[in-house]
Amino acid sequence: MASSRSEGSRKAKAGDPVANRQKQLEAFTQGPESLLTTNQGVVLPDNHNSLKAGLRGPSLLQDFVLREKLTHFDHERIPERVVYARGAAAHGYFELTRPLVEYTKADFLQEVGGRTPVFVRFSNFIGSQGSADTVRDVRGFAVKFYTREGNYDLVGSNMPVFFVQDAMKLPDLVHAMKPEPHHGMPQASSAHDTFWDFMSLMPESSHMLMWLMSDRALPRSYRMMEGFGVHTFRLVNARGVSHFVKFHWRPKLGKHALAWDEAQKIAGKDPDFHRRDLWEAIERGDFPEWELGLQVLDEERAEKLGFDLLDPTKLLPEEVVPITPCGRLVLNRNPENHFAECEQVAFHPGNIVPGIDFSNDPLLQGRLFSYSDAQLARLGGPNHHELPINRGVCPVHNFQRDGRHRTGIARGRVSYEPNTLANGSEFRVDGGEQGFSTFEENLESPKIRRRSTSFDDHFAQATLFWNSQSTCEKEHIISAFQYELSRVETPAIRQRVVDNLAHVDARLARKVAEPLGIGPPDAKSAAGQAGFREPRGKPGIESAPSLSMEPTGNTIQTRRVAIVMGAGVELGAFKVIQQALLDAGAITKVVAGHLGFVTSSSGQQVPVDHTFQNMPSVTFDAVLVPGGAAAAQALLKNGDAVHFVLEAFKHCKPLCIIGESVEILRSVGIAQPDAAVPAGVVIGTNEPTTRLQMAQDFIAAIAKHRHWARAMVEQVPA
Ligand code: HDD
Repeated sequence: MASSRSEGSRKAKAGDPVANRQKQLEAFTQGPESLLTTNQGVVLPDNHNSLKAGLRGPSLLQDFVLREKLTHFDHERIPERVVYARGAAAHGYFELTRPLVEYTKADFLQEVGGRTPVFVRFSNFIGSQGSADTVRDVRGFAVKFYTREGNYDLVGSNMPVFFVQDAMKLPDLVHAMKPEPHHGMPQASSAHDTFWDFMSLMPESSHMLMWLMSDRALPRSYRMMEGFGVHTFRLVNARGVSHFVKFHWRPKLGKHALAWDEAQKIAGKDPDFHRRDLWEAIERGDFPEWELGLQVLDEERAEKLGFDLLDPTKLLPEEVVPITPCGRLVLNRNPENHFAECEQVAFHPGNIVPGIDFSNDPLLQGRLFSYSDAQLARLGGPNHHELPINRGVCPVHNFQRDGRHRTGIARGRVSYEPNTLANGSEFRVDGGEQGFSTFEENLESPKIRRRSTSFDDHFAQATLFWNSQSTCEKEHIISAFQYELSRVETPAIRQRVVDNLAHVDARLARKVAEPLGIGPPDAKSAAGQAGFREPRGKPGIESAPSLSMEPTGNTIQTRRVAIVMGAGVELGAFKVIQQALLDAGAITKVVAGHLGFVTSSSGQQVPVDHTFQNMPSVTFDAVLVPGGAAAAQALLKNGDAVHFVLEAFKHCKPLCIIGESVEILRSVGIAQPDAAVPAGVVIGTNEPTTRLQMAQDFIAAIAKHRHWARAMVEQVPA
């Protein structure tokens, strides 16, 4: 046994592990064949007609072809995940950039430049499989590392904290947030009574609610969101020394959000917005990339943080313990088949490898049970590790046997250990040094069903998060609370939420309460409720800039720029700007009133990519409107074109407007000749000497992503 394992390990080490993993999957991949067969391999004579007693007679029971086809079809669905049901995934690799020998003996974290194949699934927490991508929600960020020592799963999210502190409350949370059971509404939304009823009675959720109401819940793209391991884990080195660790994924393209109105509209116009964005980026060769960063600290330091690192409603600000970059995650291959890969992939926080271990975080501890149980229900049996997407790249051998859907054929008469029959002498199995050994933590305390008082502070980090947001981000949070609570029918629930919020920040609570038809926030009333705890910790800092999404980054790579064209367009300045955008890595698309071509002022035929109807402005990051008197007139007469430009303005997107086209903005009183140009809007002429400058200004505006502080947005009717 030991020898077969080391032989297997040697084999696995040979060659490129990422390519080897791909080959492993290819062995299971089927392409379309020219002849259709039954599942038994019998070639079908006809795939259109069932077997009948006479041309117009009834179908016959003996039609094994029809029976097989219908039976298989009837069983095509499996239960969707009870949470994180809607998701999209991709293959790629993790490459170590800094050796971590001093902290961990995990094989894949030793050698700089070493690559480990990965499969990453992004998902929405609450929506069902057919819901829209861009709803306000937590996003799952689950990474499966196929390491030479076994599969390691880091099953995290795009928010570094969670709603509840103990796994005991997970089912209640999910029941409260999912559609209400009597009428099954609303889908993929937290804006309803049961969610806020529960939240208002669980003040430990205060910090997570701040994240959920912030722009973090509306990512522009999976490629532009951070990921977090959430819990504190342990790294254990070869000497058995343990450190606490927090995992961070930081996107190379920066972290960016959608506007709320935009997110809602995209949900209707393109419900697959995020999965399409991921798929298309990989198909184009714009491989999404994240940096892995670690916060490592010893237990002594953890004791002095002023909060409990085992509490999953707390984060460890990087301003307190800096993040050390140590690797890169690159996604470079789309799945072949959504069901076989994205649906059948089975993540489990309990899948760990030597050198990594759990902490006693009570939420994590519950997860260690729940995931294998969930996979049993979802994938229908105990052999889901044999599905191609879940197979490890190292040998798997034990005496677990049989069960549904077993594919491996175990050789020999022995299915127990120890034994003497397997190879003629006594056969015992013990990985020794190379096996996984749990970190030996000293524990001496009574069994107890209670929460530690070190988990009592429910507000300090919610306040820290609030204090760390920019003015615009704060406005967005206020509006989000107002919107969500305005959908809550029971006034007492609205009141309890703002009473709790008064413990986060008095102004926030006051502003949220204003349009809700309830009384002013009453902090004392919240303090009288059952779940409320008095203590308030000291995070050690007043604000943490890393918690804000501003400043927003400096690249425009893969940003989608719409070029709005009408007949008679002048191409001079447009061509220079378009080339500059392409050189900087942006994607440009010509959008017009119809497909085909637009005729320019000089008679050139410009091919059109999309219409205003089929690719609305919400699917773009920026808009360029070339000049030309005739083109401007044509656009002004087209309501869809005017709406397209004004909507982009309203969503605070960068705009570059050339020549007479500025009249589109002026039609609603913006960008008047004597007024200041609104933030993120570049207005210029077709004059050759100014074209390059215009291009540079536009690129700088796109790099800022959105101009949230833009004035006059409210007056735009879009
Ligand atoms: Fe969970 C799936 C992330 C707490 C029980 N969880 C699931 C997925 C993600 C997370 C990303 C989808 C994985 C995939 O793409 O297949 N879960 C989290 C995070 C949590 C968390 C970041 C808090 C820090 N989860 C959590 C708790 C429990 C569960 C406390 C139960 C005690 N989670 C599950 C589950 C799921 C799941 C029921 C549903 C389907 C599945 O596992 O495969 O077992």
